[in-house]
Amino acid sequence: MLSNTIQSLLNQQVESEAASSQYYLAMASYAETKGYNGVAEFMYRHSDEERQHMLKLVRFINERGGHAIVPALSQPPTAFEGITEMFASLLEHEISITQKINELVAATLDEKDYTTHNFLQWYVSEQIEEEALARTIMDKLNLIDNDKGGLYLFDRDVAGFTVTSANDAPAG
Ligand code: OFO
Repeated sequence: MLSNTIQSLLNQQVESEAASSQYYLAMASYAETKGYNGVAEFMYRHSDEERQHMLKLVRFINERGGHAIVPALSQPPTAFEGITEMFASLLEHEISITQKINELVAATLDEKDYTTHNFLQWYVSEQIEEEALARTIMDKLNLIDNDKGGLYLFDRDVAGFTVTSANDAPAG
């Protein structure tokens, strides 16, 4: 059985994952309207993954005798300064999510909830990989430095970037 504290923190994480999904969906839509179809593809997929992260939490809360709450969400931004700025926001966002996961993990230790602690290890690894991917992408964008030809090739390639490819690929 989940304690009230852990249940409420897990529900806050449900909201964060749902908000991440909305945020990346807004990025996908922005990129698509600007003609960056590869970036849009990447962001649509990322948005779907965040929804899966949310669902995993929802199922866990309910399986453990709690009640997962489906949250109301605020509207994400509709425009970004450019593709590089958008990915910089993604990295910043992932860093803030990692922080939230770490706080949640710390709370499970305080509450001696080792089942939830164990469950959250998946999120800990996932955050390492997502941050690595976002940093790899930022390294590439910084190299390109808004060069149009470079951005064209980046858009072509980024659709294929996944968490696994970031782990394999050298930075830059
Ligand atoms: Fe759910 O991993 Fe990103 O935010």
